[in-house]
Amino acid sequence: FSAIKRHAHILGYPFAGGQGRQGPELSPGWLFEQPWIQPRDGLTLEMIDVSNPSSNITPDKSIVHGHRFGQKNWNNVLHSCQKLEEATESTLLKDHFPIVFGGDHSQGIGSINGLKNVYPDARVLWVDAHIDANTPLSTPSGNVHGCPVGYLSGLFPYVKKPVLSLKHLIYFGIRSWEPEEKQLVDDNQIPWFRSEDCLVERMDEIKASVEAHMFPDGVKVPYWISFDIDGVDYHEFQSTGTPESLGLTIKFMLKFLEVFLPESVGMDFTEVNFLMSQGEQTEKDKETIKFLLEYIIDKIHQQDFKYNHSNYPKNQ
Ligand code: EXY
Ligand code: MN
Ligand code: MN
Ligand code: MN
Repeated sequence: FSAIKRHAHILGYPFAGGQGRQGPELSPGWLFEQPWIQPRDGLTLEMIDVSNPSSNITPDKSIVHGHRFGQKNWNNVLHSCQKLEEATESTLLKDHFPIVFGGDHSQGIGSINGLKNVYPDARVLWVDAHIDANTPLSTPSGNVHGCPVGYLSGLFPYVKKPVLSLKHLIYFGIRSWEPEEKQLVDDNQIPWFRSEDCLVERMDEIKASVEAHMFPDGVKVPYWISFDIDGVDYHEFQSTGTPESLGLTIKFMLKFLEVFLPESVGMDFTEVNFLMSQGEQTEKDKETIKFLLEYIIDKIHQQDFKYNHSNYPKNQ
């Protein structure tokens, strides 16, 4: 007898080229060595190979026609994301639940493309301090981890087919953005929940308003949760590259995961960087990751799987 209803498959994505710091690339290796995450009934691990051809280095951002233009490492990001797309897609086709553990948030380009190959109309819940919707024109840093939503939703000049409609996206915890990104959120009326409104006591209200926006005709389709750990308040978690205060509480995140994981088919877990903290804080943050991942895996194991990918027209 087994109480496991659904299989969790962790895809380690040791890629940090979507930003400038060392550290995010080490997190999957750390995770895979932990005794509490070892493969067992209902849990498997897979490390994505993100080694790239060395000739595949692109220059930093440059000026084109008087505009800042370009992103750092673009070819490497796309090369590695292609592998992640394939791994995410094949995990979903087995009806397993992928937890894509990065790595920096440029991974969303790969994971959500893989998601959309299997569930073209899946909705995305983006938990982050940042909007992550920059483009080659608006990025101030050239770091692609600030751009995945821009790429996925077709805002890059050379993306012909967007995979993510801005109507199918909701933000939680955002509090840092470029003016172009905030304009995009406002113009497209993308709902966003401020940290101060993300209270456990308001979860029923939040869920109702998410559903009203995502499923106006009442027909539910699955979610993907793209969780950037910097969505959590800096005072509760410091091991991340672009920390921000005034963020979500861990207590809220647990409630959020309890409510939305049963309706989700997979998730990203990104931007963990233990080189950003010291001593006892690092140990505390490692305990937080353990606590969150064990909670997530437990919820997946209890999950009654509702969505059949073969119901989707593309897969028939
Ligand atoms: N908006 C800033 C940029 O694009 O450079 C900072 C982005 C940080 C992105 C982190 C992953 O969420
Ligand atoms: Mn992010
Ligand atoms: Mn594709
Ligand atoms: Mn972020």
